[in-house]
Amino acid sequence: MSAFTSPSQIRAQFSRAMSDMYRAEVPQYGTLMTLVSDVNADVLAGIGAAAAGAAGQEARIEVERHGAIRVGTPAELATIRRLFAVMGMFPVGYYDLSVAGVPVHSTAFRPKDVAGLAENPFRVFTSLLRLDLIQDAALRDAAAGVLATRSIFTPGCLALIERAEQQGGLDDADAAQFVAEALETFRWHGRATVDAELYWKLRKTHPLIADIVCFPGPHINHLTPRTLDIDVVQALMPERGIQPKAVVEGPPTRQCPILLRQTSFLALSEPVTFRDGGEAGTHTARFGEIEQRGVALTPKGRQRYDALLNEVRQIITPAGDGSNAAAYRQTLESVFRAFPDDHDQMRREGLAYYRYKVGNTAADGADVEALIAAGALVAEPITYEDFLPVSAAGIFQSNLGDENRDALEASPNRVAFEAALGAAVSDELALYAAEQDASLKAALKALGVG
Ligand code: OOG
Ligand code: NI
Repeated sequence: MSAFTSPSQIRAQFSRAMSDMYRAEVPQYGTLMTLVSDVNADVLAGIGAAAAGAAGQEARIEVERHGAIRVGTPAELATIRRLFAVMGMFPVGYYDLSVAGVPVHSTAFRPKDVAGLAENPFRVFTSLLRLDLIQDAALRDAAAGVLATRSIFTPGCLALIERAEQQGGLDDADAAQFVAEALETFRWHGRATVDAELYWKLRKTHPLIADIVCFPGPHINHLTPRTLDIDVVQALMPERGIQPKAVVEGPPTRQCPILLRQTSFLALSEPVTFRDGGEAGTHTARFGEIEQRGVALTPKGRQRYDALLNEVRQIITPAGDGSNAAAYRQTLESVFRAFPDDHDQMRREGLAYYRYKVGNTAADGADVEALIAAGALVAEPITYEDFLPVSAAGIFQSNLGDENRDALEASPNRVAFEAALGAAVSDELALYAAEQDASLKAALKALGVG
């Protein structure tokens, strides 16, 4: 019997290889990694890992990152699902971006279980183009025609996916080869597969459509390191020659971070050549992003978050040029005062998910609140591992430039997405709830009261 490399090991190798490739292609990503690493070290040295909250104690912080790709066809999405499965990454969550005028819908491929996330939390936000949202029939057919002729996987990669599926895993040599072959799918190619005329037609319809259709593959468009203090990184970026977007997406600065805060910057305007040898142009595909993660919210907490964010956006919409950034930040902070900023309160009100552990004192009775008050039971915030559609839309938009584009009808279609994927996407909230429940059960049992 041959020993297989664990999917988590393959994922860690792939994540490192991807980061090395992206650093070589986009030098500002290297600058950003250094900045994030400096700030994280400062936070930990300044206030200590304990004070940095749950995030400060996660050993994974230094290797943590997410990336994003956009594929063109159902067949590409289905094969991407099989590719990620080899590295223990599975589709979690459904995100409809048409609500924000972006003609894609998406999922995140990530490890689903606690052990896998701790071993290596790498995840990839993956979007599928919705040609059905292009109104011009001739253009839609032209785009479909281009996509039908490309093959975004190397033959070696396809063969190794099949081998992994048949054997139930890959040995060390195959795993290394798989990482190298899979990397090719995510590489940037400056040679468009179409002529300049079609490129410009698609780009005028929506820059994202041009980005997805006109190149040989779904180049990785950003890699995002995780920071312990996004406000500090945002403030220091200009000093290192990076111009961030005007506002941080997501919740405001808090004592007890919730969900996810993100900010990005335009990285590169890349030279491209066209198939007909027409005049070379530039294409903006790749950018940089940072994220800070907080506690995962329950459906009740999430509803409250969505309602408050909605309230903010009715008062003020952040302008792309940053002219109202300070006012936006103030409004965000004042509206969100209605969301408790205390872990005990969030837990008691059922707003967020917690992982239960046995504390230092013996149990007296089985009442959970009493056990926590006595220190027999400890509740730790469960980190939010997923994404936020409104934030994702803000990230998409800020990196598309100000070119005009057609408005879109909001039209979520999870059924079509899952049919393309060839599998159902997991419900992220069910995963957090299951972890919370299992940890409580185990802790009560260990205390002899369960
Ligand atoms: C993905 C944007 C979404 C995030 O962090 O919310 C995303 C894209 O531009 O393809 O990565
Ligand atoms: Ni991102």
